[in-house]
Order: sequence, then structure tokens, then C-alpha cells
Amino acid sequence: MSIKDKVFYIGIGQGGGNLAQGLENKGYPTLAINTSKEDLNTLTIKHKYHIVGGEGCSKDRSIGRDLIRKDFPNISTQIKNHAGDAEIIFVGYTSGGGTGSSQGPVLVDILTMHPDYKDKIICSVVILPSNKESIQANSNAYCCFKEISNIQRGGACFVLDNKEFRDKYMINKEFVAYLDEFLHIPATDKSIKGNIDFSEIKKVLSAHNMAVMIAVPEGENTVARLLDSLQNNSIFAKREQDNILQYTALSLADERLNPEEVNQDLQKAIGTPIDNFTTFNKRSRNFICISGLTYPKTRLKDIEELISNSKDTVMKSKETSLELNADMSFLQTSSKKEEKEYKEESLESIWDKYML
Ligand SMILES: Nc1nc2c(ncn2[C@@H]2O[C@H](COP(=O)(O)OP(=O)(O)OP(=O)(O)O)[C@@H](O)[C@H]2O)c(=O)[nH]1
Ligand SMILES: [Mg+2]
Repeated sequence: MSIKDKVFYIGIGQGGGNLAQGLENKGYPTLAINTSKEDLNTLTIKHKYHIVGGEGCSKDRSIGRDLIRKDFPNISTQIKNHAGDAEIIFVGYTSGGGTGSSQGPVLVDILTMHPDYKDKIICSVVILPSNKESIQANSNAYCCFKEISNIQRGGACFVLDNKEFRDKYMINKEFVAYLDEFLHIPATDKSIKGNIDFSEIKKVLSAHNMAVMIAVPEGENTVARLLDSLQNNSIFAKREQDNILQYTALSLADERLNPEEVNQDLQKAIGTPIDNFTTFNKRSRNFICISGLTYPKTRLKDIEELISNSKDTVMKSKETSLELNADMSFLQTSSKKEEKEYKEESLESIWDKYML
């Protein structure tokens, strides 16, 4: 049984669906769910589901919420029909839109309690909007993360950040490549000095809160280079520097390295995990996945600031009551009358006008 049969990905909304497309292209079973038929039509993946009554949410989270609630029995059937024997389920969505942002967190929460899935690992892939995007997108992201941070039973949550990279599709592509690389470690990376098996992959992915992955080409100063890439050149949201983490899975390119020493160096910089798993690969890449990290508090604080800076203007723009109380209607009377007459005119009556 290949790793691809043990994993199932559900994409919600446009961004979630785009990730589904990337994963399906690599051979993973996926399902794309959306309120928008048009969004779904852009995907060529096998299993797509259009939520009944959905016309897209135009970034309105309340519409998405209502729709998933009403259509949940059908959505549930779709998941049941396609999830197969997956042991790990990923739910992917963007936090800045209306559909994925409102439906992703609640779906994850439900799956972690659902009798059919509660013994599976339910992971998330969530995308943050760039800080150049609209106040609406940023406000949606903030509200979405409020919900995510309250999910009690979820597994690893990979937070991708559109802030650092301009090209959204590059972010998708890199994430898909990382996830594929990580999931294949038990099959491809083998060494007498240590292996990582599937149960260890599951252990890493079962940790709550945020997870990240990074890979750098083989070279000197393995740990420093991994950390630098993670902090400065990553598709993931910046990690909090608070030394909180649960697991690390590390695959090293150079068999001459001492895994204990490498892990010690790593822990000096990022803190001590509950457990660390290490192996070696022949791909000339050093790869790490870290899970059980704190959610990106600092980044979310920036979003909070961005929204609150615009709050006054937004509130004012929403005020509709323009208080003009004087009666100036004397000049309006005749036009009102004309309007009335016009409305009463029917197509038939137009003929009458020409019967002179
Ligand atoms: N990285 C990445 N970001 C995306 C992608 N698609 C959309 N986004 C971002 O996601 C936000 C918009 O979310 P969408 O996924 O289009 O929204 P949706 O879930 O379809 O919701 P509605 O369209 O409002 O119904 C914006 O912040 C976009 O920049 C994608 O494929 N990759
Ligand atoms: Mg959409």
C-alpha cells in the first residue's frame, strides 16, 4: 500500500481547490468543495462537489457558514465516498476568502469528532493573505484564525503566507513538493544510522497547532542554513521565537553527520521537542518538519493592527443615515406623478399612443 492511499486531501474554496489540483497531479486522492461552480470549473481533478445553493461567497464568511450547515449531509457523504482508508486527512483552504475561510475550520472541527474520522489525523493547510490585500481579506483571516486556534482535537496546521512571496501559485507548488517529500521519507530515506517510519510521520502530524517544513541543498552548516531558510525565505508563516515545539523530523543528506550532534545544535536554536526523528537521504537535500509550534502570533498581531487602522474609516463608510429633515418636496411632486404614470403604462398601451 502506497503512502498515497493513506492520505486524503479536501480542498475548500478557490485556494484550497488549487492545492487539491497540485496534489492530485502528484497522484494523491483529493476532493474539492466550493460554493462557486465557476471556481470548480477551473480544476481538472476527478472529485469536485458544488455546495447546494452556492453562488460563491464574495468574501462573506456568513454566507459560507450558512451554506455548509444546510448542505452538510451531502458534504459528509462526499467525504465518505472518497476518503477511502486514509489515515491522515488534510483540509486545505485560504483564510482571506469567504468560502474556505468560513467552512475550513468548522469542517476540521467536525471531522475530529465524527465517528468515522475521529481516530484519523486531521491536518490543516491554511493560507494567510498578503498584507497588500484588502481589509476584508485580512479581517477574514483574523476571524478565521480565531476559530482555528480554538480547535481542540486537530493535528498539524501548516500555515502558508502570501506575504513573503508574490506568486501564490509558486507557494502552492512548493508546499505540494514539500508535503510529497515529507510523506515519502519512510519509503525513500533509509540508513543504518536511523529511519523514520510511517508511525513517526503520523506522530509528527498529530501534534496540535502549527507545523512547518523546509529543505535546503546539501552543504556546510546544515542547521544554520535550515534555520535561516525557515526564518527568512519560507512559504510558511514566520514561527514565533518562543522555543515551543513538539516534534522534529529531520532527513540529512550527508551520512557522515552525527544525528545527535545535529539535533543538539538544532535544539539550541529552536528549543527541545518531546521527540526527534532522524534519517538520511540520497537526494542531496537536508529536510526538516517541525510540529507543535505556536500559531504565528506576531504575524496575526500585524494583521490586527492593519485592520484596526482602517476600522474608523470602514465604520464611517457604512453609516448610511444622512440626516436632512427639511421638507423640500414641493419641487418633486410633478416628477413623482410622471413616474407613476410611466409605471402604469403597459406594452399594450404603447400601441394606443400611436393610434392617433
Ligand atoms: N497561496 C495561494 N493563495 C491563494 C490562492 N487562491 C487564492 N488565494 C488567496 O486567498 C484569498 C482569497 O481566497 P479564495 O480561496 O479565492 O476564496 P474562496 O474560499 O474561494 O471564497 P469566496 O471566493 O469568497 O467564496 C486571497 O487572499 C488570495 O490571495 C492560491 O491558489 N494560492
Ligand atoms: Mg471563490
